[in-house]
Amino acid sequence: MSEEAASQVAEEGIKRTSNYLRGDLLDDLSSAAPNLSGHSEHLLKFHGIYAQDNRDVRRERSLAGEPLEYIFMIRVAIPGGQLNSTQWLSLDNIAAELADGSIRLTTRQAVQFHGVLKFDLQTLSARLHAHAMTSFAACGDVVRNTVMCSSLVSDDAHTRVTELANHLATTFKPTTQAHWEIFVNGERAATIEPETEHEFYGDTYLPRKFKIAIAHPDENCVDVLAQDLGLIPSTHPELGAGFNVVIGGGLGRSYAQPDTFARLATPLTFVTPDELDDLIRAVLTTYRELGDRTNRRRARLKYVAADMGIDAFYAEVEKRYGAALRPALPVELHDADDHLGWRTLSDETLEVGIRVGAGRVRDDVDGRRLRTALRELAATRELRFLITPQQDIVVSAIAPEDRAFVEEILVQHGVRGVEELGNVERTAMACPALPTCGQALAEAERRLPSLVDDLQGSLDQRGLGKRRLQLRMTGCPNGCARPAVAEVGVVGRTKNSYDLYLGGGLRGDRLASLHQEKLKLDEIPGVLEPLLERWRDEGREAENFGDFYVRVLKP
Ligand code: SRM
Ligand code: SF4
Repeated sequence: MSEEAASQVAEEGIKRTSNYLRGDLLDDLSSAAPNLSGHSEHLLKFHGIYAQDNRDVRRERSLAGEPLEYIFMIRVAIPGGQLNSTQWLSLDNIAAELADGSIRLTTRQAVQFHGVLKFDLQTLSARLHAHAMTSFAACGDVVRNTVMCSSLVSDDAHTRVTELANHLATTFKPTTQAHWEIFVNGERAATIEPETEHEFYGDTYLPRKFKIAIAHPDENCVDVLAQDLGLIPSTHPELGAGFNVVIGGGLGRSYAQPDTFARLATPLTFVTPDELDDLIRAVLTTYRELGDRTNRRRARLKYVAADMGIDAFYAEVEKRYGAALRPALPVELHDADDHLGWRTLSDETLEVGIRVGAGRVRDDVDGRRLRTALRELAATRELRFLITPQQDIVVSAIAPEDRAFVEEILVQHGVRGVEELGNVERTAMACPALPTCGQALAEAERRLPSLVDDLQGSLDQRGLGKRRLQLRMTGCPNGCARPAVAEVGVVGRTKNSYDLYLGGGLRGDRLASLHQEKLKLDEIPGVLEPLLERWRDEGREAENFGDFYVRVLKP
């Protein structure tokens, strides 16, 4: 067995012997060391926490013979990205007092805190708990934070699905009390009943992470085909309202392992709302039993579906569901909405979508003080804060008479309105990459603004400034900002080079193709410019760049 395979089997052993995600975490957390043991680091992920080190100082520290600067990232699972004013204020306080001063909104509508010290992990967790939030199961081999289109959450016109993300979060969260004992109360209750877990988890949980998203029927901001399981609200001609279910999507790849690949989800079935939980249980059980537990890089559901074929997979799910699955309805996807700018909801309240920029809510960007602006709004009004799957924020539940007040706060703090944004910036995304991500091969978030400016410049110079160009950038092929389905995907290859993927698009229904390998960042505009000119000269009316690339340019 290879060393990697052995360590992966070891991870299964760590889960099995952890007594439902406890292991030695409590002891390790109370030790004087600034870091944790390897076993605890693995278990920590189930609690939503990643052990990291500041990679900006890694080299100089190691040359000086000093220990690494150990820091932790905590991911707070926020189903559907929905928060109230009190919760937003508590996140803001945590950012200021226990993390690096920023609130990082993620591509899955969660919140991350970076730069947390080991000795503050329990305090931070208890603060989350006090405001009905948790990092538990935000990471690890479980059902992750459920993503849901922000319009489904905020607009009463969609009552049928408004609460679905919360419902799924509650239904599929592990039942172990480990997180509350270790991170919130700090001690285990004196009399403990033997613990059980959901049957679909058992004591080794899933082979790997499992991601669910709920799409809006009219637009695909959640990238529903990138999910392990995607739900598209649909109406069946005989059964009425329900969900078209797609399965087996996933975007991560590994350079080291050529048999890994990005895959778009395949339609599985149509279910009514009453049937949904049982169907998801059947898919989870199929995954639990058939997923690869010897190779974590090939352990996702997409490989089960791809390796056995969708028909065989269908039969396996049917067996566990206990009844015949009906065929899915035809899936038709529409361009993603960026949810930016003002809109009026069906109950006459208002909301405004604000561009954040790689999800980093902080105060020091070119004199703009977004964090303070959002804090002031949360401190003075009962609002709803909705994180979008594009790492932006929608401030919702604004009374019509408060519009001027909200606008004034935003202007005072230099927060730009949607009309001030360039079209590349509007949809651009990047993952955190350096200095926190241990897997980053190259920069992403920190280089996004300059790449956005360069590409906007290229468009402007060619009279294409009003056209939309969707840019997504990541520091490695794990694909956390979903570059694999973008019109322009820039994916870290080495410290100073990137692979350029082209031809995805706003519908999220097509994988981008590798256009050119190992480009320096400043070479990318030059490679794109002749293609943009051909788009301008030969493109059909209103044809997106991604569609044009596939129709005309793709080799
Ligand atoms: Fe991700 C791992 C950040 C969405 C695929 N991802 C990581 C880690 C935890 C690095 C690690 O394992 O040490 C990153 C933390 C870096 C840091 O310093 O914060 C990380 N992923 C992110 C976030 C924060 C990116 C962002 O800019 O917002 C997103 C958090 C989502 C959340 O709130 O739950 C994030 N990651 C995604 C997505 C997009 C999505 O789900 O819509 C993907 C591609 C879809 C998919 O799952 O295939 C994604 N992340 C990965 C992978 C590859 C997994 C695979 O099986 O192929 C890894 C590596 C791994 O799990 O070992 C990874
Ligand atoms: Fe890290 Fe790679 Fe994900 Fe970026 S894409 S956050 S570099 S794992």
